[in-house]
Amino acid sequence: MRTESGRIINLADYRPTDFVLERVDLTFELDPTETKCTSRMLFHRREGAATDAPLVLDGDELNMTGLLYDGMPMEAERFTEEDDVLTIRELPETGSFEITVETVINPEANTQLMGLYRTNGIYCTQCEAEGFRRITYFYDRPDVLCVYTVNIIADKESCPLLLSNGNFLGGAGYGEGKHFAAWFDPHPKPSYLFALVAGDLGVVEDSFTTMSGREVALKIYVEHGKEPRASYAMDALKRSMKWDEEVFGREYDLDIFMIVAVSDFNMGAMENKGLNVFNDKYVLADPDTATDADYANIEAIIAHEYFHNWTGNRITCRDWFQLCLKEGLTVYRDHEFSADQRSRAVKRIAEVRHLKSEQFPEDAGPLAHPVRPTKYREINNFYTTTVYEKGSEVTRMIATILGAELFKKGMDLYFERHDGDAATIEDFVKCFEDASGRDLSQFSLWYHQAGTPLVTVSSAYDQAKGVFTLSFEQMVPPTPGQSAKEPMHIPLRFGLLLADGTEAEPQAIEGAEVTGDVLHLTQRQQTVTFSGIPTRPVVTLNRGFSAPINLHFEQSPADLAHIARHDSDFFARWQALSDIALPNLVAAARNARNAAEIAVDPLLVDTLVAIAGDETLEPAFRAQILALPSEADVAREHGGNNDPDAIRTGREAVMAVAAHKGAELFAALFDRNHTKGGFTPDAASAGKRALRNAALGYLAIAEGRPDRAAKAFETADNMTDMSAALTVLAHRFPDAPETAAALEAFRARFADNALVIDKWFSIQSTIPGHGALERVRTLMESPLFNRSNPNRVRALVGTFAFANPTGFNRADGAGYRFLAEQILEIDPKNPQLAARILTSMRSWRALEDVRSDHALNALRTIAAGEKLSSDVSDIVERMLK
Ligand code: 0A1
Ligand code: ZN
Repeated sequence: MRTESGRIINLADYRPTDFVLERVDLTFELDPTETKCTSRMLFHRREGAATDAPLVLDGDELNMTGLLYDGMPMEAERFTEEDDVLTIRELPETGSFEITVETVINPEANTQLMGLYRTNGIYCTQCEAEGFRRITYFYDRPDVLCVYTVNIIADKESCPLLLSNGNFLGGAGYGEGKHFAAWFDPHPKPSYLFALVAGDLGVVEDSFTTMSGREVALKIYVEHGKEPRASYAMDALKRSMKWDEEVFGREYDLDIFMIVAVSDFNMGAMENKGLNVFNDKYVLADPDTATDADYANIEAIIAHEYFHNWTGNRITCRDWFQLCLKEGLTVYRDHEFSADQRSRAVKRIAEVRHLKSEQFPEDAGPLAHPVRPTKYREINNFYTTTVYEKGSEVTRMIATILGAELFKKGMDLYFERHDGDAATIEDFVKCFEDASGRDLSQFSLWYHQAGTPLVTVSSAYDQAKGVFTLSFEQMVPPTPGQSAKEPMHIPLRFGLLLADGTEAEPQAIEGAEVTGDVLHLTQRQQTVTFSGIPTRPVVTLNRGFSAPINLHFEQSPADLAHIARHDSDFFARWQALSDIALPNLVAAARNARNAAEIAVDPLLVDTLVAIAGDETLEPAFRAQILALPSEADVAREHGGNNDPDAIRTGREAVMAVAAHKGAELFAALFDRNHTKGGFTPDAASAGKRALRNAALGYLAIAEGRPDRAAKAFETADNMTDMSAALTVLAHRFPDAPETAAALEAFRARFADNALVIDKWFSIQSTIPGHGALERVRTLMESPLFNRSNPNRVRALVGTFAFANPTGFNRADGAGYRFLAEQILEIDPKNPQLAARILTSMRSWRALEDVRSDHALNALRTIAAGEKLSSDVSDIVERMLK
């Protein structure tokens, strides 16, 4: 394992390699504990490189058994193998030469799940970001692209299936019960996109005819017996392929596209060329075992990985600082895909909810970093919500600023200009500048300045002159390593609503550039006047969340309620309701902490109930309205000195008022939105279930009894309804006999389905209150708990730390001490998993003093751990800085 190295990689130090890698031929002789890998690489010295420059290749914990130069053993004095680096000297000034590296790998012992590992008898690789160097010495960096031939030799019986990237060349027997297969990938690629899979798996097959009429074979490999559960993933894949042709003009480029689902995987999925490897959580679904959220995730992640074929694979990143070039753009593309497949407004609300609950806290805490960072210690720790989700928002803003047509022109130019390249963010932005003629240099600060901008707004209306004025002030908060910030280019979609339900059309707007419905803020302070406004308008700002900012605008609850009921933009309606709710929830939390009485603005409850009952609105939208800002949202709004217990008490009080006020309506919604008779995962049916289950949540409060949820659990005919009912039972009535019975029935029914048992663990680990920790400890003793499966560890330990604010943040600090203990135990086996779970403490400084002291001690305990991985030490040190 790479232990703490402390070495910092700087963007400014980037330089190309001294040698050009022309091609590589890899041969794997697979064995559970002694896999032999032979890598033959053809190099030549790069023009302009020093004539005595050595060849320096990366490794990580390698066991090298042979090194050849043009087929002959390399003289010992010409190479050194030190600190995971292979250095070869005295190489020719001109002409090609061949280096062969032989290594022996132990896939069975690879618990980090990076490089070549074995999971449930399946050989599988994960090479992004720096896993290939755990297979062989290599130029393991994204700007070294070459063609790969891969030969795989393995036992025929246990590994009937031998897969790698590209197109299948052929295969045959190989004596002694073995066989081999050869693959060739004609598209030059960096090593992080290499993949190999071998084992015995079932397959679902289909095909897709591309826009130019080529037939592509589609194959999804899953464990035997699980084939029927891969049909939705296949459907999502075909829809993704079609959509990318129609919307981005992108056609698939190999004869075959394969997906393999494995149960031990550190992340969601991986876009290896032609051979995507997936966490099986994002492939397998059927109505009995998957929720609507699971279906939506599968659709999004299948699309995401497929879209990488162009944004990531055909055009890759020059270095890992450019990660957002592929990730931000690909998330933007998968968001647009899902919006087109489902309700655009509801999708946008869900995206923004996620952005605010995950990315905003990251941007406001010790782990904040720019979308395009300039330094890192451990690249694994930069697969963050800032790179992915904020990176996507930055791409969305380019589309907003340029408009659909010029954005498309810029994308087309990007594909044309950079196909086959390892590109940078500057290359990307330049394409939009060239396509539109617009200067995006100020806009580019979004890539370079960390922190969520705060925009403060005030308004004035002069009735006599018919002039409406908005005064803006923007501020980007200081973040680690960046104390002073420049003003940003912030595109705000807006509207001026009039009392009669129409929108004002100003005669003139001064003080800011306005294109269509987009107002461009570019200065620290800016005053914008709108003339020809007949009556006082209600301004709706940042429609569609056109910019990822915090907006402080003291609008009256009545104005917000007007927006919530009447805006043409449904995202803005949701945002307005949440803007009415948040101050109520923050005040309730304060009062709870001071043991004062909690009051709720009746307008909040009335608006909430009115929207929930408005049958002209989509059920999915009404469900989003009913899901009040979360405890984490309230903590963020509260801004510091947070007491999670008080936040929960306050929020519960507000919910109780809504629950009683709307009880009758909720009962009707619960009955009316029952999707009886055959589950279909489409967005409309999912929306009805979401509304019904939101109503059930309120009814449990209003009725104070578990009967309704218990009955809903017993009669549920799909996993969405079943897990929703079980959650209500467990979270609202943890000690009721009905809950114990339901949990046991659920466990017994699904004991052999790992993905459903993950839900069983998560539902219990998120039961609010101080007893959660003991429950989690007890669950860890369950025979169903499995420390070596990342999904299971995330389901129990991760969910507890990330999603149980009152359980985890116990005032006595026991939750933090537990986490420290777990991190130190997970780290030696799987550092990536440990580091990721540790980020659950990223907002520790915003806690009230008693808790933050305990959190600090727990972090110090982790930092003092022996032989910490570079992953964990990087995170813990940044958190302590
Ligand atoms: N590129 C993948 C994410 C990914 C990154 C690192 C991994 O290694 C453990 C795995 C996957 C994506 O964006 O889907
Ligand atoms: Zn990705």
